[in-house]
Amino acid sequence: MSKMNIVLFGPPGAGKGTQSKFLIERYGLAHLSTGDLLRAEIQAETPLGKQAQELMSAGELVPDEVVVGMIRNRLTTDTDAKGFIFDGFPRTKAQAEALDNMLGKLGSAINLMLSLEVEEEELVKRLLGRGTTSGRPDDQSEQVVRRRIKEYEAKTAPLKDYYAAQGKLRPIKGMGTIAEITGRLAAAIDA
Ligand code: B4P
Repeated sequence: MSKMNIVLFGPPGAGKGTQSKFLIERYGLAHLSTGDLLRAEIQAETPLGKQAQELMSAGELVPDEVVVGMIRNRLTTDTDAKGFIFDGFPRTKAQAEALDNMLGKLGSAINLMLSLEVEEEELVKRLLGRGTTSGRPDDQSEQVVRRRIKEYEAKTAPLKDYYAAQGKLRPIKGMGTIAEITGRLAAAIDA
């Protein structure tokens, strides 16, 4: 059976991490979240974590070579997976090209990009809401949250064109209850 690789895409607070949990269970895919991998490095106080911490707290992206290196490690060790959900990766064109390259060497490819579409004011509300309990420094201030959304618009959103050109983009309405959105994502995958 060929592998199924999905990019779960969207602005900060769109529900990528939230929805990944349901999709990995339903489809038996391995979860690769660069945000989670970076937070683990920060927790472990590694040199990489120290470098990432400052950028993440300011709402900026960490350098491409850092996240590409982390993904490469996982792709070459999780070789038994039925496929992957990429959550929060790629975030730049360089990352998308590196991903195509790495998967190509493994005889694999991205099948679908599911893009969660959510209005900006709803994103701000969700992230500041999470900030009251998550302890995540990047969810605490409205200024940083809006900075993250700006970074997304400038550097990440253009990737929709990259995947659309390959016929892989599926925009998904990301407003509504968590269960409604899971239903829409599953329908797009099953199709
Ligand atoms: P990430 O960890 O990817 O975090 P995120 O964009 O904030 O989205 P997340 O998946 O966590 O939130 P979700 O929408 O599920 O990135 C953090 C930082 O790491 C980046 O800013 C960057 O600095 C760095 N980074 C990560 N990857 C990188 C890369 N590839 N390149 C460079 N830098 C990188 O949920 C948000 C909230 O909404 C939750 O509280 C949730 O409960 C709530 N929610 C979800 N769905 C909802 C719904 N339907 N209704 C109401 N609330 C909902």
